[in-house]
Amino acid sequence: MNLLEKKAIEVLNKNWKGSFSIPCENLYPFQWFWDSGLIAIGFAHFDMSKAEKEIETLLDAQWENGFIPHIIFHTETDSYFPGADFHLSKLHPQASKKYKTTGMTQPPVTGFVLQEIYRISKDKKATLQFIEGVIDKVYFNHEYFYANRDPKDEGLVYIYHNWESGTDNSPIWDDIWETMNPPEYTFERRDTTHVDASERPTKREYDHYLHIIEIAKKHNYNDKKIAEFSPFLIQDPLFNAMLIKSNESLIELYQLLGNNEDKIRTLKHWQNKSIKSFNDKLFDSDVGVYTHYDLRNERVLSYISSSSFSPLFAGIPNKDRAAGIIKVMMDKFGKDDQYLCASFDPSNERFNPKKYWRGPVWVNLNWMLCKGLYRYEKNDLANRMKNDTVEIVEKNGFYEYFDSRREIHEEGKAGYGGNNFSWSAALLIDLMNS
Ligand code: 2M8
Repeated sequence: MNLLEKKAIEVLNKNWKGSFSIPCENLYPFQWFWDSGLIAIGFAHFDMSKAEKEIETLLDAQWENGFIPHIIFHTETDSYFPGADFHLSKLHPQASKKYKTTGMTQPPVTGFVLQEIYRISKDKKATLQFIEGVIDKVYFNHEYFYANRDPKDEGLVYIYHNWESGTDNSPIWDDIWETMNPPEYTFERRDTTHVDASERPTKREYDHYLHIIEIAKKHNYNDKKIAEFSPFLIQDPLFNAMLIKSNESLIELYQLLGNNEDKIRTLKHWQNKSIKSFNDKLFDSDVGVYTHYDLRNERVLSYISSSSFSPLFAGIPNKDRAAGIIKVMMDKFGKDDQYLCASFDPSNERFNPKKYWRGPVWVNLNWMLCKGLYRYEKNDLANRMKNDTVEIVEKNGFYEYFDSRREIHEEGKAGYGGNNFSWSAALLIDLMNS
């Protein structure tokens, strides 16, 4: 095992809190939904019991309606804003009674995470037994999505908050903020005491984030009301690609387990419908990639981001379409002076290579894109994606995100946000071993 991998294991072990992991010290002191899933993939390589426990704890916080919250507030620390007392998940009648959580979710990675854990496992029998014990909860989560987040029965689910997207301050959301005029809230941010403010969202952006939560709280986090009143209502290609990829994994895992014909049938029904609508509605021929759809204002948000390429991971485009998408990726994001893959279009005026989801490279997206490129047999490009990812971590450390401009990496100071970041460590381990 090389030194980098050893360091990655140290990061994960340090962020392990006994039954779950935090994304990183100080900045994110609780359990986050999609972080947890991706972290479990890293643990599966060297400590299967932690990988399993991570997922079990996450699923233990599932609500009675199948919903899985985006943050589980395991401790009382006030070093994060907004915390449990702001989110007030108990407003929803079916919220977890055991844990305080948020009332929003995150990209549904759990299905494909189970399959990744199975792929990595050296004791397939034991891992399949573990999967058998948790898989129905994941299925129930997908049922929740299709029943509650797809008001027009299209096979595409909506998100109602930018924090549900995982790509929190993407420039795409600027178009939504232009339709809103939230109050100027008074609050004490904690993130900017841990990380340079120039690398985080602005105060005015936070006003928008809080306002959407206030609207959801006013309606006790009722999905129907949220669909009616939230100013933010988006069909997000990354989020829907994660759901589709997870559907695919659940089908394959249920086939392995046997005796689950009804669930497989339902999953296949969702899957066919979702893939068709995804291709019909989210493919944006003006820019040649998948983009976001704004359901509230019935318009296409025609911006290219790393999310635009995530459908490759889920096998959504056919071969020709995939080739076109990959060409756009390389023309716009793959220039010689750039590391793959910026989170937002480097040729757009809103691009900022230092600021959070407005341009920097993220290891979790690179991991998905790398797998997507292999899936379409673009092995040279997949290898470049992998090598770029390993190189930026090697040069800078296990940061949360990285400058996409190669020149900035000369001095090893191109890592931003939190350091010793769990998913950067976890997915690096996986990339180096696959
Ligand atoms: C970031 O989001 C949180 C809110 O969920 C924050 O900024 O406070 C995002 O990068 C998100 O995708 C991630 O899951 C979370 C924890 O790593 O941090």
